[in-house]
Amino acid sequence: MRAGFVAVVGRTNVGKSTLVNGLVGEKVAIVTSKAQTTRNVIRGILNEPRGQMVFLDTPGLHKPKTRMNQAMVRLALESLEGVDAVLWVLNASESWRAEEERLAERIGHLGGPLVVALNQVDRIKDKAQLLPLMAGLSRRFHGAALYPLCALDPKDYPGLLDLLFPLLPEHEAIFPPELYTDQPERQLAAEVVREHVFLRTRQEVPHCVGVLVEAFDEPEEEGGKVVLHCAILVERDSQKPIIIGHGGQTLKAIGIAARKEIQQLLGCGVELRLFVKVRPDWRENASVLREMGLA
Ligand SMILES: Nc1nc2c(ncn2[C@@H]2O[C@H](COP(=O)(O)OP(=O)(O)O)[C@@H](O)[C@H]2O)c(=O)[nH]1
Ligand SMILES: [Mg+2]
Repeated sequence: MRAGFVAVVGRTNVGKSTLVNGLVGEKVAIVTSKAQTTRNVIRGILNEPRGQMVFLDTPGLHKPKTRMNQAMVRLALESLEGVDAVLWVLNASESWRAEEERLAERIGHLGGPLVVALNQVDRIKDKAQLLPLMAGLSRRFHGAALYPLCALDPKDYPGLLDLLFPLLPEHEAIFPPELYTDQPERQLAAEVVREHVFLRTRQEVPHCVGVLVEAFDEPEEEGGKVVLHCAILVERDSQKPIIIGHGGQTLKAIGIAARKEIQQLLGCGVELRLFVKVRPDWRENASVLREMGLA
């Protein structure tokens, strides 16, 4: 049996979380069409008869403008160290950018086993367009496996796993086999709330939204509800009404959708209370970031 860690890295919004969720077969990380959705390093655990593969889904590389974003990029780069293999996800339908170059240098420097997933090939009509990229990568990274795929298509997963499993050391399972993530339930719940805020608000809001769990009380009796209080942090007064919506409708919709999903996740009833709070500069605030696991 094999077991080990695979860091999943790449620029923001290329499909890392989509791929990890797909491979693990559970929603480990939230996915949206917006950049910089993933903020922490999230472990997604795949259990198979041939072994256990622990994926580290990482925040995407980007140019950090706040302390929070600096922490995100640092966590992503640190995840490259001490893993058994690196799975580098590229958006093959887009051109190579500064973030790719930075990552290429770092990966080349570390020199460990590498698989490059050339993602989003469904967006490329003429697959021959992939050839220059593949030729460049194989010149630069001798021995790296290159794998074109569409992260949304489960048919592509077995081939990728066949490349990754042999890179793991022979080892017993690291986590209990029934786990698919090691995120605490309160963090999973906060992420679900954040996802529904992202999905229901306009383009300019998401990046300054953070979710803090203020209470997570287990039911006292069998069949009772989890009482969950979440603060939705924004940075400016003007952002509050965007999240609350006309007559409170947006916040209500966020609450209904999030509660449904959290109930499913926890397997019990949930009483969810959401509060919108203005906290200027929370993305620069060390104690808030620490609570979110980002400092
Ligand atoms: N067409 C297409 N879209 C994809 C593919 N992989 C991911 N996406 C979409 O790209 C967006 C970003 O995905 P996400 O997994 O959050 O990217 P991350 O920032 O790298 O984790 C989402 O809207 C996904 O549905 C793919 O292979 N093909
Ligand atoms: Mg992500």
